[in-house]
Amino acid sequence: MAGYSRKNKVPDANLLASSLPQSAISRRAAIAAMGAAAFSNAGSLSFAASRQKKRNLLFIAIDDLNDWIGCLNGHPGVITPNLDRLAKRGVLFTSAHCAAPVCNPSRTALLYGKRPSSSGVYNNDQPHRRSPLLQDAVTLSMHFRENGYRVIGGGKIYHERYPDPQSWDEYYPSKTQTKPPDPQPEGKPLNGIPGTMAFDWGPIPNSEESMGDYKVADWAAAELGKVQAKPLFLACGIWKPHLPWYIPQKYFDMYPLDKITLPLVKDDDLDDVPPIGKQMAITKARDHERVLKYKQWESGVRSYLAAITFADAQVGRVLDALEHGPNAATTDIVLWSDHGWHLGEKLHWRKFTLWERSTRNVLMICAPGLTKPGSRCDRTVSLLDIYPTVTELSGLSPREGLEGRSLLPLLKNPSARWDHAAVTTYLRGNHAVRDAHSRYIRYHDGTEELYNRDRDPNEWTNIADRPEEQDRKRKLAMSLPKSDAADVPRDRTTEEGDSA
Ligand SMILES: [Ca+2]
Repeated sequence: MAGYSRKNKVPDANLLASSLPQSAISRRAAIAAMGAAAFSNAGSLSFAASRQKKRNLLFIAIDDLNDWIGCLNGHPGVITPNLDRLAKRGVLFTSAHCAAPVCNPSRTALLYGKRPSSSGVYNNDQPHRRSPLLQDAVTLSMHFRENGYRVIGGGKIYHERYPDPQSWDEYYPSKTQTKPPDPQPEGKPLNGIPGTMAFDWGPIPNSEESMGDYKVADWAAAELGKVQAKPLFLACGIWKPHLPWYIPQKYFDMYPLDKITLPLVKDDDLDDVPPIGKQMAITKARDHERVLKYKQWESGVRSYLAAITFADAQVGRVLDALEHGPNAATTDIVLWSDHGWHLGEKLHWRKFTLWERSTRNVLMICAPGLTKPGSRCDRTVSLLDIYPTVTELSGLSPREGLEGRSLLPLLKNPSARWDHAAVTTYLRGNHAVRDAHSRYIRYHDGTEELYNRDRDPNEWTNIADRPEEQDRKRKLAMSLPKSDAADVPRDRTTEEGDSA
């Protein structure tokens, strides 16, 4: 085993709070108390009645955020007070998995409610409207519009190359440019890795206000502060912690380099992984090898943490605006990230694999009057489930042909029976099936991996060949897609190690 540091990382959780003026703290505390009082009446007649009317939906996406947030306990010392407080207000799903460990197919699956193996959208270079299944399909926001909503968005909701203007009434900054630019530092690469492109990180002297995500959060905050004539579907897409991690200095100051904990990595971890899995882990970019060569592991982890806390702060600004505005009592919130992220685990960086580190993501849903504050749901769910869930949650007409399942039973009772597995697909014909206890991977050539997650949470020991595990494997294999749709035509060649 290498690279595991037992240094205690001491989080300075007071850093964020202490930067706020005292009046802001007490105001927030007062609002939190009011909110808690209101939520404690969940199920009362007044709340039940308030859910009869059409409610607004605040739909927040975060790019490339794995489970390194405080309430998911994915990494020691990470500072995410705003995500943690949102989780405390509703249901936190602790085993939510993406339909694909890549931006475009993950978001496409979520926003159309269709699996990659049905749509043929498997990678970042496949325009979703070129899929025969999706070309005329009604996306999630279009479905809300058909049900009388004003549907607006800002920042990254669809993959940036394919923003789908028809899905929105209005978009910030525009229907074709979904991101205000970020400041670019002098002297790139900051991490000193030659030819590293966007795989770069370091503090920048620019203000928080100069960041694209700050502007997107400002836009969302302004909309949430207005009285709305129609029910509102507002999508707010935060780009960080997507690469590059050029983040204002103050977020780096929260994570002293000598207190960084590295992820657990086993040097010979790939020895029992089939060739296709190895290829996914060790790409031509050879990230992990280069990170080690240039002594950037701690620095990379620190930069990802800084980017997460920056993203968390922007989410906090949106939540504050909602809480202080006229829509607080009538708005449900769904927050998700599009997939996980490796920082050295399985000798890999980025996403693009079928292991837990790539497939587990953030999902929380807050629906006052329905969800009980402080709930955690450990059932295995998929981001595919979001479309049918919010459709039912918001009382819309049902949409036929969705391939996920409504999570309403789990929102009402997080311990409700749930025997479903989550399937993640990476490139055509490669799938992972995750249930409560196991992960089963089958690649397109029939090679396999199986992990007992109860005994082996790091997925280090592939037990697919063990005779006593064949029943478990067969049961998991029943959740595999029955067919793999042909690839949607590409609009370019994806570069190896594409960071998108
Ligand atoms: Ca292994």
